[in-house]
Amino acid sequence: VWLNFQSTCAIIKPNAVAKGNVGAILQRIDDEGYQIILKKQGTLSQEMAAKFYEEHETQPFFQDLVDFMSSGPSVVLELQKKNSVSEWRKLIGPTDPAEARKVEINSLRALFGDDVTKNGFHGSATAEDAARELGLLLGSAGRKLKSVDRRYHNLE
Ligand code: DGI
Repeated sequence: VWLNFQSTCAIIKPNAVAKGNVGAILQRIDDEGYQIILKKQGTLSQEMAAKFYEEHETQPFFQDLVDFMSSGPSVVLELQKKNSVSEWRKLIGPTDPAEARKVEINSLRALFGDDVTKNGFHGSATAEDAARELGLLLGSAGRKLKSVDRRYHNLE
């Protein structure tokens, strides 16, 4: 039953959580046909945020990004849907919410993003990234990590 579906790692970032929008966002996720496989709310440590965004380590915005991501609770989600990796990124919109508002006013970053750092949402760029991110953020229980991995290897 999972085999035609793909998992992605989504994060409702601290600014969107702080504004009290989690209920509306989860409703939108449901309306858009995603199944929530795992959901965890909590504040990322600086170390975890840095590890999560390690590819951006040399960017000038890296420290701001890590500070923001560890500034308060996020909601980390494993979402499943057909082509969820690309579909979720389309639903959240471009990195910069100002740009997102030009492209699609109903995208999640257009609706709930504040600026390019506090942009409200994460979505994995590729299925390989999704597997790494889901393992890192939601894989603390071995059984869950195994089932995430198995679903990945059975894709398409
Ligand atoms: O995959 P995205 O989250 O859309 O974008 P990304 O992987 O290029 O960057 C990761 C996060 O880093 C992004 O969600 C917000 C932050 N970021 C990216 N580019 C910039 C940035 N923050 C600032 N302040 N300025 C940037 O140019």
